[in-house]
Amino acid sequence: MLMALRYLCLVLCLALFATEADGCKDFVAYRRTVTFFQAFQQCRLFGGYLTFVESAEENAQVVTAIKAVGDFTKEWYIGATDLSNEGNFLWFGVNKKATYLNFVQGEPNNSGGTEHCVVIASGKWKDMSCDFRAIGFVCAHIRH
Ligand SMILES: [Ca+2]
Repeated sequence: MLMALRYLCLVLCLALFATEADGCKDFVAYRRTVTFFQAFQQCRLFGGYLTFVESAEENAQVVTAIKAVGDFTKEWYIGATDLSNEGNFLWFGVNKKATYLNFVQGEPNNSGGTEHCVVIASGKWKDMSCDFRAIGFVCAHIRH
């Protein structure tokens, strides 16, 4: 039975996430007022990563996860930052270059030269100060 379930999961992983080398991602939103690095640390404590978002489909799944616990029009942290290299965003939790980007028009604007961490609000991204206290954050839990 267990083997059958594992096989089913594997088949689903292959079928639905054929291009996702890291396995199946589950997106879970947590409603807690935190800074970027607090959010990063909390996701690690929960066994996941501050989420990385690599397609429009995943972005939609992140929005769905947020809607399940709170107001999706407010700012929620996702895992991108350009703290180490201005203008080049990195998925901090998994140390991967961000290739898919979904910033709202006019962002990222690095307002005041101090905005290096990314939030999602109403499905679109903005750069904010990493000390900004977001309403919550989204973790990605990887199933292999
Ligand atoms: Ca900004």
